[in-house]
Amino acid sequence: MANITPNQDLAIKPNVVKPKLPAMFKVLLLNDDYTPMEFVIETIERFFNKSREQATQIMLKVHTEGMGVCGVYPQDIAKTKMKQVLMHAKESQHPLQCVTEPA
Ligand code: TYC
Repeated sequence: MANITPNQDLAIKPNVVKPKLPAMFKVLLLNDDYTPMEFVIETIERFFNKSREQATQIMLKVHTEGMGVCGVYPQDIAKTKMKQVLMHAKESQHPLQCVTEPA
């Protein structure tokens, strides 16, 4: 006798396209005692496309709270921005630190 039990594995699935959103990462700046505030503001403006006012607010948050988010991006873009900031700081001989973490 043939097995006529409905078989889930053989069920025809509707061909629905469900695009996955990329994993998002925060890019954070860390405070230190030596990097000039003006350098931090210019760095945020340049690499995170922020206005002078936005960049100043982020810098002050990092300065008072120890760290702050400059932006949230897909992982590869977040890592690239972090590396750009670190290279820019190193070239200017400032100890500014930048990290990424899952959003
Ligand atoms: N704390 C620094 C100072 O007083 C300024 C600063 C802000 C440094 C943010 C790093 O990510 C930073 N000059």
